Amino acid sequence: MNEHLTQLQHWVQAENLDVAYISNFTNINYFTGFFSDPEERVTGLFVFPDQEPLLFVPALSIEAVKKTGWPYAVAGYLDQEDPFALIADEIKKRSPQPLQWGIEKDDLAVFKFEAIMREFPQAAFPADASRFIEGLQLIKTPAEIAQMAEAGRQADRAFTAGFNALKTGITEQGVVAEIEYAMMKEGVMHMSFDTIVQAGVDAADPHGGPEQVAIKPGELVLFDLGTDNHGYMSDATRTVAFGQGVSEQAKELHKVCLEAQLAAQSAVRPGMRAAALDKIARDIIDKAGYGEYFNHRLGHGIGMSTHEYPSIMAGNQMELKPGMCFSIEPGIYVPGVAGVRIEDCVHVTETGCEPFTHTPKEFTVID
Ligand SMILES: [Mn+2]
Repeated sequence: MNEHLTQLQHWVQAENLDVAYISNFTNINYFTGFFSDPEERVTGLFVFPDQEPLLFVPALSIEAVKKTGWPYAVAGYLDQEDPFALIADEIKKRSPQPLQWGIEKDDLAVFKFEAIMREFPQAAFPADASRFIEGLQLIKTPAEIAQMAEAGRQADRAFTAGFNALKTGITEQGVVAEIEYAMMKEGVMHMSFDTIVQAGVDAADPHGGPEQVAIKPGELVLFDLGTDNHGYMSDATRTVAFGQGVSEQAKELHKVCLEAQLAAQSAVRPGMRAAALDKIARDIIDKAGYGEYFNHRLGHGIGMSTHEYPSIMAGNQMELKPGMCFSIEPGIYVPGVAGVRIEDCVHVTETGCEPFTHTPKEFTVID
């Protein structure tokens, strides 16, 4: 059994459960190496205290499961069959009367929950696997960090493609297309989220998206992007100048944001609290007079999803530990002027942290 699956089985034993039902497809990938977004179909990993686990999938996915090298049982169902009747049969072969269930309370859809209650009317649901899994995912193994480092190298190449695409007349959406085309040609079939390219005042709206408007010389251009490398994500942001003529105020925003980002990144230490790290960046931006324009947390955890734990924000007293992975991404968004964000995701080491992305962060003019 792989390390994560063994830890899950130990949890099932420690919680005195008869079975745990893992329903979230990203978490199924984490435990099994099999990734599929089943959409409306049903996929589940069932873990028992003293039996081998069972992966239950749509019949059309069975071959894909076998290709991953999954060494345990896999069962499937056809679209016209009732998946939960089949799941119940499979479970009863392994645990005749499962009473104590662990489920992912953040994920399990009501219709699936009702189906389990229909098949197992005596079932109780004392344990929340969501909380256990999010704790497990806080610390990445060296193998996971290696996958994330590769995702980071892909992101660095994506920035290069984006910077090379900047030319007179190209739109924000045109640059996005060039970045994603370059990535697909090198075999990266999924970005970790929709690529963001925002120029000039558009970048002052961190929730806006790329538009079909031409990027003008003298504008700052914000690139926020990442790739999905075998289920492990990268996420990074750079803000560069397109051509000459960037205003002094926009340059000032970049200078302050960079100072905050570098200070926080070099301050990371095991044992430090997440809130203290947020404060290091925020104090610099506050002191420069832009505090009100830094309107989000400093960072979020990253792994098989782009938003997990730890959250780097005021009030979070969690201690940073080696193997934790998160973003450090201060931003300053002045409406009507410009928006700047600079982001690297890092992993905490014994002595500090290492970034996954290495594209230069200094103020850069792309002519
Ligand atoms: Mn991010």
